[in-house]
Amino acid sequence: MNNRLGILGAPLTVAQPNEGVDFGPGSIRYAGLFDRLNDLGLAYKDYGDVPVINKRTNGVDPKTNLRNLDHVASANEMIADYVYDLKKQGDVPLILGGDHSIAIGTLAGLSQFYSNLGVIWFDAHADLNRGETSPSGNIHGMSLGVSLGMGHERLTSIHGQEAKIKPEHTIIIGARSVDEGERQVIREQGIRVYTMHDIETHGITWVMNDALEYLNGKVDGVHLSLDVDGIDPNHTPGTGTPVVGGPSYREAHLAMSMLYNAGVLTSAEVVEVNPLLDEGNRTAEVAVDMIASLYGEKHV
Ligand code: Z70
Ligand code: MN
Ligand code: MN
Ligand code: MN
Repeated sequence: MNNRLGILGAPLTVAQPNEGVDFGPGSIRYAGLFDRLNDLGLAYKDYGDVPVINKRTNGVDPKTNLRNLDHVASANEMIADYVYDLKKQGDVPLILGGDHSIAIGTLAGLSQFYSNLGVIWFDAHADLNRGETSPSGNIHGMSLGVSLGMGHERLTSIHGQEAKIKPEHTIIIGARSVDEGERQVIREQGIRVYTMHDIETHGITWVMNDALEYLNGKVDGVHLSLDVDGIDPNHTPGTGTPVVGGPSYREAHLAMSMLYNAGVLTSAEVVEVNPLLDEGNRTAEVAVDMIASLYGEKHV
């Protein structure tokens, strides 16, 4: 493996209700991503966008309680192939979403290179639903569950039947909107969750150190899945489901630089940036700040 970043857009939008997340990759590039990587002296290659097809069917399938399953499944099969190829080149994957269902493809593609991949899921939500528990039928609220092997076979079988990650290697940070069925999965599977309560009680420094210590020695890679709605919507208003009371810009920024300093990160994705819901391009700009911090940007 070299240190070159391999950047890949995954402009999928039909696993959630709002148009505009398909412009997420472009808005992040446009917000100055390459200038910042150049300033860091980082080598990168932009692989462009996965040619996903954003087709919506009419409503939720009453049998499965899933929306647009066919399109979400075939898009994620494609994403998994592209991520696999990028990783095969030896590049460090940085995937730009797209709604959060793209993590299904990302983790499927990555899983072939790891037997114990750690996942840090930075999100206001847990994304642990399946058709049976989902209040919405939106597959972006199911992607962590699918990667753990739970959910519709069309999704869990992408790049192999087996679960792509393990619950004991999975960490959620920033959760503050969790459904009852998801709570049950967290309890039953023993997934580690740092809530807003934990961040406020102990501070983000403690949370990140504790999270890193928890993974230390158990994993052969660490993937960051950064849903921008994990950050407080004061800073990231351009996203489909903002949830008040999230970590501040500074807390999220520090979390990213601590991941850089730990030197454990092997891949990352940034999802749910929706420029059509944004004030200017603020949310993509914050996303770029987070990415820069993740790859070592210092302010002095
Ligand atoms: C809810 C559901 C969700 C993102 C919303 C919301 C899930 N738990 N995820 N926005 N990024 O519908 O499953
Ligand atoms: Mn999410
Ligand atoms: Mn979310
Ligand atoms: Mn910064």
